[in-house]
Amino acid sequence: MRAIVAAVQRPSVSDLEFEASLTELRQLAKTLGFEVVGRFTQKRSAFDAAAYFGTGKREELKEEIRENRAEIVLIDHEISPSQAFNLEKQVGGEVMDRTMVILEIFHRHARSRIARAQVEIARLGYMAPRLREAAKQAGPKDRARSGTGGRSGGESHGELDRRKIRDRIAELQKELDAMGAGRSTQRARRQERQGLARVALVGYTNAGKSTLMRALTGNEALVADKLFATLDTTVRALHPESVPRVLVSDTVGFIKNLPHGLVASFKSTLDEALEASLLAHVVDASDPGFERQLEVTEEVLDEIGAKAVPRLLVFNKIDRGGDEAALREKYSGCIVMSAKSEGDVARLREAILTFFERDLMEAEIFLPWTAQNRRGEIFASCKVLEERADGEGAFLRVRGEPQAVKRLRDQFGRMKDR
Ligand SMILES: Nc1nc2c(ncn2[C@@H]2O[C@H](COP(=O)(O)OP(=O)(O)OP(=O)(O)O)[C@@H](O)[C@H]2O)c(=O)[nH]1
Ligand SMILES: [Mg+2]
Repeated sequence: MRAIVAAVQRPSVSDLEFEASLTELRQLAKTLGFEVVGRFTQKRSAFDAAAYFGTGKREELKEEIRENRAEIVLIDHEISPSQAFNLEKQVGGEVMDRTMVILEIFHRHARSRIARAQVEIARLGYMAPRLREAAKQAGPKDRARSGTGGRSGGESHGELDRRKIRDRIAELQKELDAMGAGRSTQRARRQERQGLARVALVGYTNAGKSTLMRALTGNEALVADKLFATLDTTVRALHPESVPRVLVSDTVGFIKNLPHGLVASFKSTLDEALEASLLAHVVDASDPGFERQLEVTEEVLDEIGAKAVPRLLVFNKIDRGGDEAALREKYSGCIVMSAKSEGDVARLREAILTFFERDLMEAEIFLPWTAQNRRGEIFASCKVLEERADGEGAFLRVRGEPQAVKRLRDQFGRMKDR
């Protein structure tokens, strides 16, 4: 599919920001498999209320489409259903706005049932007002057609489609609720993890989170030079294993102007990650727009209630570009690295471990001989430093995350703190 990326630049938007956004739209288009054959921009004090571009510009765009044999125009903003409709009518090509592009990518990449249902709800929510617009534009003709179509109660196509959408959303919501019920097992699993040290890799899409996940855990996370390659959260242990044992989760990437309907699905995907005690915020240092990406990520993290979780700022892809000295100066305590360097990955690993070791706690736990079958639980959540025994059972001196140690203490009564 041959596409043209197009946008109106308002006075409040700097050239740098405008270009970065258009480049990102190109990247999004590429992810959808489009071939970008042109770009089309206009400086304007505001978007045209009727059709986004001004009257004269629409003529130019029509010409541009014809010359480039483009089939679709991608608009770098979310536009209203009527703007899209009018623009389409006048330029003679399909029009897709930024929101639709992102929704489409999420739709294609969603794998788990939960992710698929959530994305479909978001898409339907986006489609509904657009169908309403189409029905309005089709007007009486639509009504007449439906009158002979044997449809009940003289409903128009539009009304019928809208009702179908409402029903479908309700159905999906029910499915989601049912899946939520099946989550009690998940919750139990989470509780097991509660005492464990957990770090979540978060950051703008394409920053290199999955690559780092793979490097840190030796597992095959899906890595691709695509936007939103990862849509579900995966959790793996740091490999080789460490004390404390650290779980790493890879998460969905962030993006500016995340479609509203996706925020909910986004949040639930991230929920598990947000239980982490440390967020490794991965930033592509080689991207000229990295500062904006960093801000967007922080904004979304705030929005979904992760403001208070400690951060480790990780500037990645330094092998491709970026000013290491400037980054260190500006962001104290940050890590500057390349996922391609084993030494750098080892340093990241150390930084993560240092965070978790900082507040490890020691305690002695008493395990009666009658409860020896529960030894595994202790060994799984803490490091056992020392063991001695008497007639009644074993005394284990352990070191681990405070939460884990406290939990063990609650479960295995008699113990002495140091
Ligand atoms: N040169 C270079 N490329 C890197 C580095 N880290 C990751 N990449 C590449 O960047 C691209 C994106 O990497 P991913 O790990 O898929 O990025 P992500 O953050 O998981 O992206 P999403 O899942 O889409 O949010 C891939 O082509 C990686 O090979 C790095 O340190 N240096
Ligand atoms: Mg990824």
